[in-house]
Amino acid sequence: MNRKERTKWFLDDRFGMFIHWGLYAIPARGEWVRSVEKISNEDYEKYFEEFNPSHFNPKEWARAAKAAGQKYAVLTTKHHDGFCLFDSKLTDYKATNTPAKRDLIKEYVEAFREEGLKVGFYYSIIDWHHENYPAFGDRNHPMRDNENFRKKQINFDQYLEYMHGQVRELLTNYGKIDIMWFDFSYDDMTGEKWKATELIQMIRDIQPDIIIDNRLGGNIKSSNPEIYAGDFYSPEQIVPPGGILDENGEQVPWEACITLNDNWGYHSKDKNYKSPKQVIRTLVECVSKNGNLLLNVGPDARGIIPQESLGILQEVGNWMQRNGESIYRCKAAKLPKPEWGRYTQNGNKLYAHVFDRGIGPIYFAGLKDKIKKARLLADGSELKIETPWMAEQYSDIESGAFINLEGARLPDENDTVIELELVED
Ligand code: FHN
Repeated sequence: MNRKERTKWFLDDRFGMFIHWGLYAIPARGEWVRSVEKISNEDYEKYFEEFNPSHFNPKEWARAAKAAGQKYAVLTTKHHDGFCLFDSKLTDYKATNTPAKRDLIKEYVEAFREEGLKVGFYYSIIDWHHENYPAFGDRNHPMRDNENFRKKQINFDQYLEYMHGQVRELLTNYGKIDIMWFDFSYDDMTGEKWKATELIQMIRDIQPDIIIDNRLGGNIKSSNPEIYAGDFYSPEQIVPPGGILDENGEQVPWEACITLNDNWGYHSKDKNYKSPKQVIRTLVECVSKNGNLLLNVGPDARGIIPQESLGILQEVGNWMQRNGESIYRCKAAKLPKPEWGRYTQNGNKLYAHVFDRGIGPIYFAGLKDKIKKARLLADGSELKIETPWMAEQYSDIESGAFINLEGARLPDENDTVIELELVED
């Protein structure tokens, strides 16, 4: 399979759940707590010794994702703190050795597959726990300026053997995996520093159809990208204004990953949540620019997704239930962004996402005589295409079409979707 074939399902599905979960849920100050507070392995050990997420039920997570309209998920198998949620034979620093005594990844894979979602693994190539990972002077390591680490000798090749070995375990022991989400390269820690070519060759041998993000390094936008440059671009906390094009101006698959509050991992004090409207409109914006949205949740130390997150996902799901056809299998339309919102398109179905009601009929520049019929997507009700009186006085109406929306307010203030069936060219 080539990249286009590998990513077809991904670009059809458009919407996934990101899940950041691990020991850092206990201090509950985000997943970078070790680096920010320069916590040593020894001082972090207490969280390992107590980790026992008594309420962890991945079936509930999977049901929440499915109800939200998410078609795939990506769970942290190991974050930068080095703690493995899976039963790795290469380390004792794993969930099966904590009071949890569970292979959390095995349970996640089974539960999400049972709900019909595709499963992805996030794997941190950074490892602040491993003895052979560079510490002193590293930009991010918790021990970056700890004098005890200045002269410590490491064998980075042994770390790479460990890292590659764990990727092999993950892609061998849990059945078909759909996404491998590496995180992240920086400074000279990129590309062949990770022995990335060898790593990708091993991955492709084990799971040839898996799709991989671009964070091993290289340049996915090159006209001749490295083998490890990835299958999709992974913008973070932003929707790339113009989507992502390669050097030849061709579309590059991309997925924006975004938090619901301001933290990936659980942060008990971070109540700065986005609104359902923001999430819905961000998803629409991604699709209108040929991209995906990977929306994050950070379960707490008990294994429970915060109620605020569940509430947002539920409202997004309500909208998706009625308007999902304007997201799934859709992409950018070949029309300029309209004043009142955005377009997405799937073949001869053009979806008008009306965010701003304005007053009077909605104007569709460039679509005169091109609309066969118009329906309110949410309930299938007919909408009339008609030119208002005195329209001949307006500028630029030669190419436009008008559709009437009853009432002064939008039927759905989050996003009112009009399905336009276009006349065949
Ligand atoms: O450092 C990580 C961060 O904790 C989080 O996992 C995000 C998600 O994409 N990636 C890195 C920051 O870019």
